[in-house]
Amino acid sequence: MSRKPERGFIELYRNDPERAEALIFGRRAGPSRRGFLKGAGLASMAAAVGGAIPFAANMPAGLVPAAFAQAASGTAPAAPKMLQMAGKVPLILLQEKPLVAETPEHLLDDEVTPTDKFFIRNNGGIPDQPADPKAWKIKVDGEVNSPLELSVGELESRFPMVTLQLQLECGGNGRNQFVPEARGNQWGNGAIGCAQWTGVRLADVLKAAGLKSSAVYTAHYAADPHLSGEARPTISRGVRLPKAMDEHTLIATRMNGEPIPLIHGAPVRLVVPGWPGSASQKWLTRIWVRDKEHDGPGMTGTSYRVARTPMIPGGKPDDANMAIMESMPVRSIVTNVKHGTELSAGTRRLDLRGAAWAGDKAVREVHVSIDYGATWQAVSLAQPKNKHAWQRWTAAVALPSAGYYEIWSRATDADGRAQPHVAGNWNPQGYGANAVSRVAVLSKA
Ligand SMILES: Nc1nc2c(c(=O)[nH]1)N[C@H]1C(S)=C(S)[C@@H](COP(=O)(O)O)O[C@H]1N2
Ligand SMILES: [Mo]
Repeated sequence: MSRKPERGFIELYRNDPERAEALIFGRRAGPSRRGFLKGAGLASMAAAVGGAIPFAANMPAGLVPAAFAQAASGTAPAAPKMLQMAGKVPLILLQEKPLVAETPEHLLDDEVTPTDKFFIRNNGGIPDQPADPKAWKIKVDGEVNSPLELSVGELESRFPMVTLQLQLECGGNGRNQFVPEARGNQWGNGAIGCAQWTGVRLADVLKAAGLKSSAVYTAHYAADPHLSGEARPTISRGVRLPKAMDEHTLIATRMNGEPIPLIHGAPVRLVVPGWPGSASQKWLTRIWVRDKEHDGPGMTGTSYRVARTPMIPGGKPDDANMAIMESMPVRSIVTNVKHGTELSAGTRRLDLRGAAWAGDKAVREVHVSIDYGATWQAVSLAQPKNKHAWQRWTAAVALPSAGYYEIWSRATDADGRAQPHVAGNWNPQGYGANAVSRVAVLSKA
């Protein structure tokens, strides 16, 4: 929607927010700053976003308009590179090796995420397609009375199969909100999918192996080769026993009614809903039950860890202050309006659809705002299909006149915790950024 790339604003904000603010808002930043745009600053902002800004008076000082802050293919700054892959719609390509690709938020409009729209997150290589999927074996050992070795065929015939709609979200979802930039793939909010998964309960398998009283943690292993070529695990995470024993934690063999495709972990993977996706080991080969917190690759240092008490953004972490990330934070997205949409002239009503989720918790309410958070309107929020499924919502907003708007959505979890306006609790690898989501639209004059 902006006429020319305005990437400079974002870089400037990242590198020198005070100066960016002074330039854009036409005054010096500081305690005496005015909280809104006017005069030449407003005119240049309006020119940059391509239209009048009806609620400019509410625009917080220093706010980078969403039109600049996020990439939207075609019109906005730096169109992202898209992944072209058989069996997938074009996804935003974040990394080629390992392959990492995000679902554009406006493609997450289905209640059940279709497999061709599901995001991809690999840390290593991709194993070969198993010749005989039913013969693939997984081991269960460690703090158990009778270690098991089960083929996928045995797994499916020996234990009850359940089908659930479960959200799978990368621990780094939303990472691109952090300032300064955190290390890792710069995800928007699209490292999430809520597919229908079929499999056996991990709890049933662990019970069959007979847990010893010393069992406190799981450790997950898989067949994906390490990118170094060395024979060591790409990633090996685990969860505390109560999460492993949760009836929604599955050893899954089917995704959306079909055998799991190779890219998503064929023939068998874990689905540990609501916790960082890295716990949901693909191409699963072994579950080692441990008598202490697991310390495999991805469990230590700053990996999948957040700060217990806030640390200095960009600063050096204190190991003792880093805690393993467990349930993911509350988040919402708009799924039917693409960021950067130009609405046809005269559009005064916008129907919205979206999704909201909150790790192990339910979402209590979602609100939307079109005036930079000055006023909020409650949406109509559906119950989840089952626990650990996301919740769909709908709303209609009235646009008072032509111009540039940002649709903000903000979810609140069952404990009353809402998405913040700006990502907080900075941590080196960028987990848990869940600021209010923003979609820019331009209603043409
Ligand atoms: N074996 C294996 N399992 C893995 C990974 C991996 O690199 N190797 N990545 C994890 C991460 S970080 C995420 S977010 C999810 C992503 O699952 P998806 O690619 O099916 O969307 O898989 C997890 N399971
Ligand atoms: Mo992830």
